Parts: sequence; structure tokens; C-alpha cells
Amino acid sequence: MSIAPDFKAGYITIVGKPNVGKSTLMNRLLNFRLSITSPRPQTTRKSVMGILTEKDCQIVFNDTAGLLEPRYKLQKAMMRSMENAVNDADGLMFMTDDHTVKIPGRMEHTLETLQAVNRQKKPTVLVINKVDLFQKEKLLPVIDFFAKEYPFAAIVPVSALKGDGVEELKSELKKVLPFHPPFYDPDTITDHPERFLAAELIREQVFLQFQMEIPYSSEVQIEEFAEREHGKDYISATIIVERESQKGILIGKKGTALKSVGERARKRIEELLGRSVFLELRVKVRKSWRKNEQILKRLGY
Ligand SMILES: Nc1nc2c(ncn2[C@@H]2O[C@H](COP(=O)(O)OP(=O)(O)OP(=O)(O)O)[C@@H](O)[C@H]2O)c(=O)[nH]1
Ligand SMILES: [Mg+2]
Repeated sequence: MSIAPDFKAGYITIVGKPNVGKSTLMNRLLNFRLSITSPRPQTTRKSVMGILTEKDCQIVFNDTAGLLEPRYKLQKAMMRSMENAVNDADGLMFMTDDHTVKIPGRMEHTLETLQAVNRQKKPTVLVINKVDLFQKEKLLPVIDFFAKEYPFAAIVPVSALKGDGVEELKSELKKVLPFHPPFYDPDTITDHPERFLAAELIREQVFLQFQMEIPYSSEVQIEEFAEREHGKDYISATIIVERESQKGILIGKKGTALKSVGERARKRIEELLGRSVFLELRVKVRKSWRKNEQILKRLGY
């Protein structure tokens, strides 16, 4: 690729409250299912980096954990990593799904959340997501409020799910990027090791297939990831939970629940890697791991 002198490249961190659609939007921008998503808040725990390369620009996205008031040590660690992700960025994409002025204090709270995280005042594009769910007329006063209250670089309504507004969003993001040659090879979509991505895809199935506190009490650790020249790759992973009762639920009657997690996760891992894998899952209890500094460190938080 010959690089034009006006090529732009930079880092955009995606921030916003839990469940507003950050990961869905990054995947849509990349045209690739990289970051895990689910209908439950707090699906993303560790930031996921995704690279979009076009003929005139390269955007390195950082999809972060939803902004929240930390209660567990796990959440504190999540918020610390978020601060770094913001400080290292050229610009922010701040996402909300606020779509009515009728909920008192809601949009004010959204802005407070942004101000708390963006102390360095990085250029910020406001993305109002999920526009497929509501009437366009209702949106105008919402846009008006945000435009008056904060100096956004741009305000773009989108549907991450359907793709509406995504091209416009890209062109607004390009405006905040500096002139710079690309940081990564144009074929690179992420720099995460396959181990991390595989663990995330297993965790995604736990989020999609279980209720209540199970997803939040679970973490996935890859024990072995062996690439084999002939035959399938071998992946062995442990799902860590906090209590015996949760282990029972995860495994299910005659192991059916765990089997279903394994089957779907394996399919997704194969899609991602583009090759066949053999996936072995185990469940282990680590009492209150979310409050245990040592365990959290070992798990990479
Ligand atoms: N209707 C609709 N649903 C959406 C849209 N974007 C995302 N969603 C849904 O919203 C839910 C949350 O999406 P995620 O992408 O996981 O949200 P997130 O902001 O990454 O959430 P956390 O990682 O928990 O902070 C999922 O069920 C998505 O399918 C959209 O444009 N329209
Ligand atoms: Mg997410």
C-alpha cells in the first residue's frame, strides 16, 4: 500500500454507560464480530482493540467496559483500565442510547459520566445509538440538549444493529484524527492473542445462555491452546464461578448446559480463527473471586 501524504491514523476510545451498544458498534464499524455482545449490561470487562483500515485512514478503536460506579474490586480494576484507554486516545466516541427528554435527570447524568472520564477534554463525537427503536422527531430535542451543554466535535445518531448512520460516523471520526501513517498492517484487525479472543467467546456464551448472577460470577481462563499442524487445534478452558451451586447450574443435568456452551463457543471460535478446533471446558469454584485482589491479578485485571 502506498501511503498518501494526507493519510490519517489514530486512536479512538469508545466509552459510555453499560449496554448502550459500544461493542455492537465497533463490530459494525469493523464489519467483523470481534468484541462480544449480549443483552446484559457489563458484558465487556477488558478493553478490546479493533483496527479499521480504509484507503485514506486507519482508526484504532478501543471498546471499553461500560462506565459505572465501582462496587467490586473487579469493577475498580475495569474503571482504572478505562482511564488509561481515554488518556491514550486521540479522540473519544461517547455513546448513549438516551432518546427522550422525558426522563428527568437522565441526559444530565449521561453528561456527568462523560465529564468524569474525559478530564483531558479529548475531542469527542457523541453517538446516539439504537435509533431503530424510536421515532426520529423525539430525537431532535435530545440532540439539542447535548449540543447546547457540551462542545462535541459532532453528534451522530446511529443504529449499530442495522447500520444506519455508520458511514457518517466514520467521516466525523476521520475529522478528529491526526495526519499520520498507519500504525498497523492494513490486514490486521486486532492485536489480541487468540487465547484472549477464545476466552471472550466462551464468556459470551455464558452471558447469552445463563440468567441472574451467573454471567457476572463467571470468568474464563484458557489452560492450554495448542496449535496443531495436522488436525484440529486443542483448547482447554476453565470457567471459574464463585459458588458450588453456580457450578451445578453451569454444568446442568448430565452436563447438557456446559455442552451447549462448548458447542456454540467452539463454532464462534472456529469462525474467528478460520480453522477447526477441539474445545474442552471445565468448571471450577473460586470463592468470591471478584473481591480477591490476587485472583484478579492472575486473571489479568
Ligand atoms: N435495537 C437495537 N439494539 C442494539 C443496538 N446496538 C446494540 N443493541 C443491543 O444492545 C445490547 C447491548 O449491546 P452491547 O454492544 O453488548 O453493549 P455495550 O455498550 O458494549 O455493553 P457493555 O459491554 O456491557 O458495556 C445488545 O443486546 C445489542 O444487540 C441498536 O442499534 N439497536
Ligand atoms: Mg461491550
